[in-house]
Amino acid sequence: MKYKVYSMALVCALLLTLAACQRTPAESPSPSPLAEEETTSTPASSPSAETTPTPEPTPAAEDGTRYFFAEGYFLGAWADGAWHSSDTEQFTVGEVFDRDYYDAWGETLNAARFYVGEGPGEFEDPKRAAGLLEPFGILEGDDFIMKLPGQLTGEAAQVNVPAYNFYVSFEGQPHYFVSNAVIPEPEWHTADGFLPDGAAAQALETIGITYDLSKLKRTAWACDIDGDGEEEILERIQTTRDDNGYAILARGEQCFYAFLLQDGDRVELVSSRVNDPEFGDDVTTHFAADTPQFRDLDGDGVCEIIFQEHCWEWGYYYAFSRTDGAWKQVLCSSYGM
Ligand SMILES: [Ca+2]
Ligand SMILES: [Ca+2]
Repeated sequence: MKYKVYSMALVCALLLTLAACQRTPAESPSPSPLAEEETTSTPASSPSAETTPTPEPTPAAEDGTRYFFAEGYFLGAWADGAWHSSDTEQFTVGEVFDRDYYDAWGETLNAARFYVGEGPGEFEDPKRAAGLLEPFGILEGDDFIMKLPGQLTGEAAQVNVPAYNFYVSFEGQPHYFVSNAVIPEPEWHTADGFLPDGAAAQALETIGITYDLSKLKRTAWACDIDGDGEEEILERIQTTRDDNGYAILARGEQCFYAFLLQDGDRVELVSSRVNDPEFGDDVTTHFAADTPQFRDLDGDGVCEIIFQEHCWEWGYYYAFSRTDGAWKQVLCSSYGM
């Protein structure tokens, strides 16, 4: 019970943080209406180069490792010239939290929340993990809340990050991206129009979608993702949903989403998901892609595309990167599983 020796000021500060950093809206137990997503995640509400000074990138760490979060969930890292995704690789708490973390605006984060209680996908030995972490923060029910910046030492630093990814908050507000390096957000805005119908339809055919484009939900953003001075257009095409977030499908149609990128005359398929035709109108059709973010995570001059796929009571955060003209998933984090 070492946390009792903490000063009352620290305890109060952490409890205030705890009160402010409850779970994100992403964990809502019902499908999120896309209409709501569009009003809360419009580019207009995002900081741009015009309204917010862009912080200078800072060295991530002595060894150059950059760690990434999406809406507070741990995505993974870029280190030694390679991607390390949190869904496939092991990380230790000390590896991730032995240095300062910043939000997208260069401000230091203030708390991390780990699930140390019983449950699938959490710490292998919750009681041992809780005991090791206890000197570095406060145990609250099934959660451990660590004030940041934090530096864990000894055995605590060697505790494996659970597959059920932990959440980091910044002043209790949902935010899109944080790292231990300040990574500027490029200027972006809602595009004036969509990709040409023919090119969009052709790209959708490659994933087996041949529906009438006019019945689909189309949204497009413009951003110079490769820094050549010309804007690319990223379009998200997906199943239309009603006000409650339920997919509107005709008989034989499948729920899907696809991100298409137009770069000059070329249209590239960035990412897509089409539900299994064996499953019809059950919860497996309740997936949708949210508004993407553009950030150059690995510093090669081309932005990665980061987005959330929300499902019924769970979901994923993805980062996709373009290598030799092809987009591939490089980072993935799950929540609610
Ligand atoms: Ca460009
Ligand atoms: Ca990049």
